[in-house]
Amino acid sequence: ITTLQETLAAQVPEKQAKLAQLKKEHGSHVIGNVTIDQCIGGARSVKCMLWETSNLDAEEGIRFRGLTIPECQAVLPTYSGKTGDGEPLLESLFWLLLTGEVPTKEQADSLTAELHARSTLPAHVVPLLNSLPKQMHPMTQLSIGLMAAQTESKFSKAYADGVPKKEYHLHALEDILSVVAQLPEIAATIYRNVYFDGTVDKDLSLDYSGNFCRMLGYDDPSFDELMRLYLCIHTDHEGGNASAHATHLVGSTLSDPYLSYSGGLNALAGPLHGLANQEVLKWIQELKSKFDAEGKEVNAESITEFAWETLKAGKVIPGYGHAVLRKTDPRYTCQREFALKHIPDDPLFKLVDTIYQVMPGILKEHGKVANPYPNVDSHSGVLLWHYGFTQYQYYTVLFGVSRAVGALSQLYWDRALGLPLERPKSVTPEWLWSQVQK
Ligand code: CMX
Repeated sequence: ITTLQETLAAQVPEKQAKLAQLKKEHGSHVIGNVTIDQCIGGARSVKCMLWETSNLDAEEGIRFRGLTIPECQAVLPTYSGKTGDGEPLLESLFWLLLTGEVPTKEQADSLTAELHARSTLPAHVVPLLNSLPKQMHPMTQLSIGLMAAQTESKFSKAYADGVPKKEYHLHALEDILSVVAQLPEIAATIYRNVYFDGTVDKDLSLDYSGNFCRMLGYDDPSFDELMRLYLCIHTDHEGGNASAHATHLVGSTLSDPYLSYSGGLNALAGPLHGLANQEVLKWIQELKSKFDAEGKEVNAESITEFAWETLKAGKVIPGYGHAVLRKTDPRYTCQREFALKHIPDDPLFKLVDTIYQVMPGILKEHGKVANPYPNVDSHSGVLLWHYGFTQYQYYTVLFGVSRAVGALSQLYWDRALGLPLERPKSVTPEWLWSQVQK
């Protein structure tokens, strides 16, 4: 079989040449302009970043290397080996994101073996994690754990040894594969430490997601399937989201992939981004306990009442809205389909579904929100909860394990294409005023 490294090596020269041609022949071509609104407003829609691995359409949602989520589910290798039978292997999506090609089952399996072989943590990482206070947020612990594993970075060693620029991507790939390989044990150690007795049991006969489930302490094959779906859909969401952008930005200084992705994790830990998945479960639990205490039924009417209370208190409805999307997130839809297939009678799923019926209308009436529809975080928690994974403070860590695959696949291409230090221009308010008073 053609290995991942061989597949990439064959692509790099042509990609480099094409980009050089684009720059040389069309470098001064204008692709947009920037308004004062965009300058003040978080650079929404400003086109100023190159991203290979995925693209987000406001109406349609994400495409991974041109494929929608249902298309990925139809063509990527699964655990059983029968395409379309179950959720794609995370390894097969990782291959797709890195290379733009759909791997064979053998190729996906070879990546599983490579990741397992790289999964051993440096000896100091677990003792360090064990020493952290249990009340420290799991995302803080994840970032610390990954930073601690940076001692093994091949990229930073190669840079210190003075390797030429054209070889950076080879050393970056070493680290990228190792970061993805090592994150599950760091994440599982945190979970087992914070909520259980700290023991982590591996099963390297399984795929990446299955082994991760065993390390977390779950052995239901249906939960393995959920984990495959979960890890696949959270990988990548084009380049502008905070975790991917932070990884790309930090990496542009030639910080190695461990340091770069720790930056991404710290961005993911914010409530307007990845932390929203824990906030959704917290919101639902608060809603339930309020109406249980009042002896009221949780239904469309009481959900509406609670939603207005949240909005009138000046808070956001977690799991709704998006900076780019203007329709229901297909990552929401595929999780809903998973629930309809595997857990249709789950009471919490029914509640999430009722929220979905009423919330867009409430947010439209509220009148501020550009997108009144649910995003990925609105559904993920309820699925985990069904399988007994109720520690919602931890949920963003799962997102963090997954996002590494997308953000770091792009980081490989950042180095292979020789993308420069990122350094946009900031302007002062006085300068903005001078532009309109001319
Ligand atoms: N509930 C209440 N108000 C909301 C809202 C929501 N779910 N979504 C947006 N708004 C508000 C904004 O706070 C903003 O108010 P101000 O003008 O007072 O500042 C206004 O509506 C306009 O915002 P927008 O253009 O619709 O949205 P943004 O691009 O600024 O922000 C996002 C996008 C995701 C941060 C926002 O929708 C939000 O806070 N959602 C809730 C948190 C969430 O689910 N985040 C997860 C996103 C997916 C992910 O990254 O994981």
